[in-house]
Amino acid sequence: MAKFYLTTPIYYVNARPHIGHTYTTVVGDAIARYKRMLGDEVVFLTGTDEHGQKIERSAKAARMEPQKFVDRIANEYRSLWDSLDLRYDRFIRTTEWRHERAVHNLLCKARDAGYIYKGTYEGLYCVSDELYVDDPTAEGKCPLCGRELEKISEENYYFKLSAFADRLLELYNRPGLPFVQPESRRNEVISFVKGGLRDLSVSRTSIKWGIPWPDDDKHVVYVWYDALTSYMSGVGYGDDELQFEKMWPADLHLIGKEILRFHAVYWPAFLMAADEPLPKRVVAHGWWTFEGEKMSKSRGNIRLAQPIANVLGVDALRYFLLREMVFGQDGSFSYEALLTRYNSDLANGLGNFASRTLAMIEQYFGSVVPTAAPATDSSLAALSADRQAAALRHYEKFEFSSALQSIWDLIAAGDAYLTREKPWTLAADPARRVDLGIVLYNAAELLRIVSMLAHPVLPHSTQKIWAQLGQKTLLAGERIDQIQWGGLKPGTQIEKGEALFPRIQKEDAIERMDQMEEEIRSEGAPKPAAPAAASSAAPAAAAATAPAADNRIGIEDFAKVEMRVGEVKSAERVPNADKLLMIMVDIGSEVRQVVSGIAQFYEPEKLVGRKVVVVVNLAPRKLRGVESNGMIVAASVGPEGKPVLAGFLEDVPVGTRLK
Ligand code: ME8
Repeated sequence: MAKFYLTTPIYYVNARPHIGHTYTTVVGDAIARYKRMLGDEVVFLTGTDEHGQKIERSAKAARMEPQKFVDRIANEYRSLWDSLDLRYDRFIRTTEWRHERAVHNLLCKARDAGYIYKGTYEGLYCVSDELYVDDPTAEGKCPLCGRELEKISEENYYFKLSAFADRLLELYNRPGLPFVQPESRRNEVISFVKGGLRDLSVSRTSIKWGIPWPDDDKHVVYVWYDALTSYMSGVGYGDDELQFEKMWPADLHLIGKEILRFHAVYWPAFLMAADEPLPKRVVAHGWWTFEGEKMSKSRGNIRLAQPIANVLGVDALRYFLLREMVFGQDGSFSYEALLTRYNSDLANGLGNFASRTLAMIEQYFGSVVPTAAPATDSSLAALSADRQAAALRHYEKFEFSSALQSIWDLIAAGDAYLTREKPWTLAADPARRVDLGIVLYNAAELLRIVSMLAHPVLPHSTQKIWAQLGQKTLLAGERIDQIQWGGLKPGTQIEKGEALFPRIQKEDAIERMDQMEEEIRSEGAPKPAAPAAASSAAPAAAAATAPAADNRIGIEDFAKVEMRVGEVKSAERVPNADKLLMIMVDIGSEVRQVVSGIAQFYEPEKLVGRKVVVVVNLAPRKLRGVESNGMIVAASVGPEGKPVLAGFLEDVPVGTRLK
């Protein structure tokens, strides 16, 4: 049995996970499921990157002890992956003691081999990317993220990166499996190394939140040296040698393209210095963009995975992420595209083909798979073999979008077959019963094969189809590379279940997802003490519960929320959004546009002239394409969170601040 060890990046815990992080983890999960269906022994690692200045600052901003802060966000990552059924085998946190030991091990081996020395760094540093920038063309801005650089001067330990240029170039140019993929990224790395490598500072004295340097605790280990080592500590390096020997080197590091240099240049050099085996390959994917920019927590333009999973199901989320993004390129995220895919490919495509096939077997053959004898449709069998081979070729190269296209070709062929053969007409003629059986057998067999092929991407719905087709095994245990036409046994009892992907009304789904996003955000990370307020999109159920004692805030936190008395000047419904009103509200200094989720409970025209309480210092955000510059405060009443607007018994001048 071949082993296959793959990793995602370990994610920073300075903010909660978004669609970008979910994407990489979904890709990893799908590859792991695919490899398991080939019979490989798979270990899939993910985890969290918990040290460094960025985290230290985030914890400080949240007024929390760093360890408590990182515990909380690491937990969020873990529970999100669990709730999405993303089946990692190892979850490594860089604050675990076994990880610290592994970092010391690797570092000491490099030091003992003479690749680490002491020196002074004076220059610019990007806190966000934890990167020294000595590029004279940088003009004070980080070349990776564009943020302002900070000037620092530190005595540090240096890693002799410059000693590895030749060996690295050899690695990129080795014959056979390329170390870096796709090709465009490999070229990028080659030209970076050819441009000249400078030694790299691998310790910091300016921060405390990190792994202490072995034998010199004035320094902590550079966060990237620390983080990259998690790929080894996660499988037992310096702790469980037996396990480590079995799993290392990693077969695949899956990353986003912005962290290519760390993985394809620094990491192999760190390993060469310590004389450890190198990972087999690094594969970089593109970015999800949202409204034209990279989706990222620092830009604040993120979308979350949970609302999609809650409204459309986990499989729909996976399908969209893997079908819509051409692996390696950037992809543009929108709810609109998500729902178009859902309705066309899942509801009308797979869902409909499954339900009509199963319904006809139920209706015409009493839920028993008919026999295909004396003939099967050889053209369908041939097409199936051809598309199977194509899907596997694409899976091998992680080209999920193309693999799914090949599988969906089979669904389209099945639909066309039913339309052409018209089993409903055959059923009306008792003399054609054998033909009817053949047609429905072929359709069901095609469905069985589709469910096997699509399993790595749609694990839950394909398992349901599998069971509906009367299969008693777990689909995950089947061999995806050994599918044979004719595997479905005539006489098998099928069971038509409920629709797998019910058609969904676009506007309604978007509204529900928007509302959930808003609710999750207002729960806060780090958790703000919620005033009993409705969110600007909809009443937040969570706001109805009193904050727990350990979530109490000081008056200075409360003072950060600027609430003022406003008067509604006009209100109208947001088109295609049942719950949203666009309200122009006079707050004394100006008239503000606020979008509020109260449309089901307040008639817009009756609001005009009403005094309301407005949170005026919220960052602007768009709801269904309409900008909202604040939030109207309401109580959230009852289990459905009915909003009741806050108001005053006495008359209060517009613009007055609430304290
Ligand atoms: O970089 N589109 O952590 P991180 C696609 N801790 N993928 C995205 C994405 C987007 N818009 N945004 C994030 C770190 N990702 C380091 C890694 S590894 C030893 C240390 C995904 O929390 C993508 O995989 O910033 C990217 O590389 C990763 O999240 C960055 O996560």
